[in-house]
Amino acid sequence: MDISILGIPMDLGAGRRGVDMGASALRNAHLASTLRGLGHTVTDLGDVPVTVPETTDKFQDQGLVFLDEILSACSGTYQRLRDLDVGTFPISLGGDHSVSMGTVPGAARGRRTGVIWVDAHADFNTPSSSPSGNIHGMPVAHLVGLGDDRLSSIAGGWHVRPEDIVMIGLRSVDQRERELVAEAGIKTYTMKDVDQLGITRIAQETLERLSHLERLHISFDADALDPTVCPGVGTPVPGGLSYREGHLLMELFAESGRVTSLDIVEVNPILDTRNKTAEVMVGMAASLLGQRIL
Ligand code: EXY
Ligand code: MN
Ligand code: MN
Ligand code: MN
Repeated sequence: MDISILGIPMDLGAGRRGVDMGASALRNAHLASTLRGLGHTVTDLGDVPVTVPETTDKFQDQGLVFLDEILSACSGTYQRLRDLDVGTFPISLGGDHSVSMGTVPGAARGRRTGVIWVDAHADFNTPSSSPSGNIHGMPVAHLVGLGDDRLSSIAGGWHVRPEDIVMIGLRSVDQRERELVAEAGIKTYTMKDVDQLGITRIAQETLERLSHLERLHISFDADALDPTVCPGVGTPVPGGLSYREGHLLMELFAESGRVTSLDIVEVNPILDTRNKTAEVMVGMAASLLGQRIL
């Protein structure tokens, strides 16, 4: 497979500094050489330009922190990915999760694409429901066309349909956000569901629910995994996916042969221990892209 890596070194959407270094940490954890070792052709496209927060005022526009800067980085991301050959598999490295407002439509390249959101959080706040104003809590709402018009039109009129989204690993959802997710009709698997059903059944049901789609995008927030597995995240929530649950999920999605793009986001090296979180996430990418034991 032809894989292209794109970095978006941005932490403007997060409440804590540091995930702007996530892309660099993932490269240092041998992402490209690991994937080459699996037989893939890997091209690193470098980084999308992102405003350095110290060069600007922390300006809130209608409850949205760093709106203009995030719009610019997400537009740059979108444009960079949408021009890739449709057979190329993009891996986007955050960066905070607001980057996905550019990566998802960019990776889709105009095609209808299912989105599997692996995260402790639903990231479905709108500017009016958000308790923080942090845009990394809002990307999915904007991908379906809700919220702020500027953020929901990064890819023009292209949106993800709510029925084409499945969320896995949820355990921290705000009260109003929960209502918005339910109103949109998005399929969710909380950690309670993971405990009760098991990750195998959840992977099977996810693939079945999205069986009308040939192209699937996985947006993998490192905080979906338990903080003991991935300590280097800005918004850790106890009770997350185990190391093996994460790998098994990726292995089962790999078997489907339908995954066409991946985001790895919210890796925060400042809060990490010897780059453990980036190393774990590179392992997850390897499982998704065909690493086998036997
Ligand atoms: N729901 C909270 C908010 O909107 O501020 C926290 C969001 C955290 C989002 C993270 C990284 O996935
Ligand atoms: Mn997230
Ligand atoms: Mn999260
Ligand atoms: Mn719209």
